[in-house]
Amino acid sequence: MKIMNIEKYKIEEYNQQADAKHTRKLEGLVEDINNYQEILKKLINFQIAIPSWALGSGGTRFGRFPGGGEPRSLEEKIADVGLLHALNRSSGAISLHIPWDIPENYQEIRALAAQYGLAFDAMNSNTFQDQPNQALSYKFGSMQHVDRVVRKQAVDHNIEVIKHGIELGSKSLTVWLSDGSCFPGQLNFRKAFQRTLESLQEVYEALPADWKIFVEYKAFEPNFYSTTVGDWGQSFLYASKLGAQAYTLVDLGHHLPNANIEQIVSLLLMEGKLGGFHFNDSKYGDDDLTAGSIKPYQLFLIFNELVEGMDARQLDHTKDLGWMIDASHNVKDPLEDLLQSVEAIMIAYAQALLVDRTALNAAQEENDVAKAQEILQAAFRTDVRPLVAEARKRAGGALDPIALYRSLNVRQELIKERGSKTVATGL
Ligand code: LRH
Ligand code: MN
Repeated sequence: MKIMNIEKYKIEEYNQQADAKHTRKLEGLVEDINNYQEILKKLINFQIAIPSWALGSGGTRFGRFPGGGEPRSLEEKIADVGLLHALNRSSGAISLHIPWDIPENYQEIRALAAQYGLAFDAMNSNTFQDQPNQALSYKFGSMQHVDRVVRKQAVDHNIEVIKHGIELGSKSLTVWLSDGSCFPGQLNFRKAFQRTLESLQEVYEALPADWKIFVEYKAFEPNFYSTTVGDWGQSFLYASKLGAQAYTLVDLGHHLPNANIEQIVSLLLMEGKLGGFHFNDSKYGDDDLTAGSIKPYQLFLIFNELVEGMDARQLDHTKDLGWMIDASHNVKDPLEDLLQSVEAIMIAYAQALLVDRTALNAAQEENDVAKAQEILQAAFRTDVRPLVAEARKRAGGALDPIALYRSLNVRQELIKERGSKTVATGL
């Protein structure tokens, strides 16, 4: 798997030929940013977890068009994330999905991840599909199911996922339940909620003391009338009733059209119940598109609320919230798509760090609406790409990860090594 290693000298060599142009742009940008060294430190320390289930080509019920060279094993998935991290030094963790990524040998998997400088972020359980050797079906739900034996099967699976995570050094479990109903009358909402809460409580009791559980909500799909963890209010209710180690998880694609996600983020953070994110973008439903590719202003506004709210609670930007991508790649090279998502997230974070909070606060307290917008958009309209690139360079990454990825023909090398028809486990 040598090809996976992008040697440091190749990155330095590439950066040298791009450095003059980069330095010129950076100097132009930072002459008006007096705290840019502090911002650079924050950008260098900010790590985004890559989903193990998004390293192959995604698809829909209408079709899937594999791009070739996809990882055939957990080891090759870790190597692919290692490659991303070598290029941008901001992808220092992988988030596993069970049973798609069951580690056969924990020591080997930990050692391989460490070789690439990767940690194991949140573990993800799966009670939205029936596995070949599964006794009872989740067709009518898992933790909400009318049959307590099915609920127990779902609880046992989540406890098993925690066990895998403990062996790998993960510190959190994300539970996304597809449970719900497709037709009025199909479900008793109150019983579904209580059965789900009881089941989550059994999982909660199995959590090690230093672990978190993230309750991920979603408005619809695969159920199209009701979802038992359907919005931030329901997730907040579960997390509040479960206890201090339970939090909500905000997947940007899981909202009804025109939801004000930045306001939801602000309030969940205020209540100390915001656990983390699944970053992606969407125009219609849970489209799982590249972060910042459709609504970059919304992504900036979300980070604006995050910086304001985290600083208000003296939270550590790098470790107090779960930063994860959850995307699916139907038409792009999965690795290029993930590099673009990380870049968009780093840009939104850098712009949010540029916001003059004292001036914004003053404008808000004076109801100077136009001034408040001017202050926000001054940050959003600042091209911070040289700052994000400088953070990458100082961390040993490439000034332009995608350009280097292409100039090294990585995808062709992967296809040569793995074949053009390989299919990665996942969505
Ligand atoms: C559900 C979801 C969830 C994952 C799955 C892969 O839409 O966002 O986070 O388990 O995608
Ligand atoms: Mn998600």
